[in-house]
Amino acid sequence: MLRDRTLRLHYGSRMEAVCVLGTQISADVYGAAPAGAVSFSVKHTAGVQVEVVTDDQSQVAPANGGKQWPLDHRTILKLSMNKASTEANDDKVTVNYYGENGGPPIDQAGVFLTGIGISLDVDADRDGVVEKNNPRKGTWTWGPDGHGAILLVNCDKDNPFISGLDCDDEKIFSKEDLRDMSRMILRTEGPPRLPAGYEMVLYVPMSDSDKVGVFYVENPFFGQRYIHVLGRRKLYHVVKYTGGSAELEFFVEGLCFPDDTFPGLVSINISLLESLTEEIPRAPIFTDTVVFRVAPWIMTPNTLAPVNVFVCSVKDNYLFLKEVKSLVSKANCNLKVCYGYMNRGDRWMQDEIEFGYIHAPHKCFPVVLDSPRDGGLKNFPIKEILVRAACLFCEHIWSLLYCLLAEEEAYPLYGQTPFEDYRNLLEWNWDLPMDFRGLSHGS
Ligand SMILES: [Ca+2]
Ligand SMILES: [Ca+2]
Ligand SMILES: [Ca+2]
Repeated sequence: MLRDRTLRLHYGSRMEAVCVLGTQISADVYGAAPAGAVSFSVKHTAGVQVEVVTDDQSQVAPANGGKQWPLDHRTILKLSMNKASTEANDDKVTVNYYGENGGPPIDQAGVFLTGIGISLDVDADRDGVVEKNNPRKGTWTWGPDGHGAILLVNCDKDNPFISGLDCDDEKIFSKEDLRDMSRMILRTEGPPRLPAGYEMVLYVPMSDSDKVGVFYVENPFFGQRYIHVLGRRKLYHVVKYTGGSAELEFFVEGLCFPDDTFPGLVSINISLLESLTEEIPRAPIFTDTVVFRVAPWIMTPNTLAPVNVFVCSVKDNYLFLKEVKSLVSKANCNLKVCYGYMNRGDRWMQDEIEFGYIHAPHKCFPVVLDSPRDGGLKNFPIKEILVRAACLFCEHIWSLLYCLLAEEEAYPLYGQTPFEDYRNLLEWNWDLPMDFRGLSHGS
């Protein structure tokens, strides 16, 4: 977001201000004039561009101050910078005021400027790489020509020794886990230190704080440590400004799937805060915003009618089979029962069944039903259930199977309504490998 702010110049003094690259600052040239002044000129260093604007008329002010304008209450100056400062206050703008009779200036007003570049960046064009300052990073649209960054719910478990899912805590245990997260880079450019009274703050809206987690890598070269900086109870984080041309890397994870109360969009902001005096609270003079959409859980064929439903018959599930049979006949599809000689006493058709996925440009991972047994993926009724080497089911059993599995011990896919229409999302990842469109055995 660009914010146009106004500097209150005053004759006889020179103020200091920070100008964020890509933004414009207005300066009140009329209100700053001394008594008796009727015209003014503007002199400035090469790093600043100055326009003299009166109503709709705008004229570029030459750097040498060689042109004069009449003082008019409608006239303002528009200042901008396109290069970051190497030292604080290394650019300046001086306004010279002239009296009725011309001659040398009767007084001056001026401002010292520090140019700072700030850009919060994400992979808004969805090619897997975080680009620089994509102009569309703050909005999100669907489809193959759409734009906007994507976030995965970190609902797997990269560390087998923790009890919950990766997104349940505020820690990162491995680099593997980082690969599930979306990268976000804060690029800054400027003098070695921010001028006194300024600070940069990264923050999320209160409504998004339970949907997203942000980590920062501390000490990237020696003994890396991942610090949880935003999410859940942490609404803001003061960013350490390091000077020069710097890139701070953050990792972002989704905490919950979209549902009827959460459309899936989350935003993260960086603001440069300014405090003019100690009594006045700091106020943002510049804000940059990025938007992510949390990728929904997709079970591609759940819009297709089921054809066959497979179920295992074991010694204690007679009633369950009866209920399934009744349900299947209502759905007008076939029921295929795998009897004991096929399933060898195991009610689970496989140890792990992949029956959906979540996908972002940087990562795709399957959603897996992990059955209570661990048989090494050997003793399942392979000839009845699985066909072809690729282990794809050949018929559309997904919808009904999901209903059945959900009643048993499917991992809770908390938050997301089981059946939602995500045709739009499929448009942007239609080129997924075929494996993800079928039901294959787990990874
Ligand atoms: Ca990109
Ligand atoms: Ca974690
Ligand atoms: Ca993970």
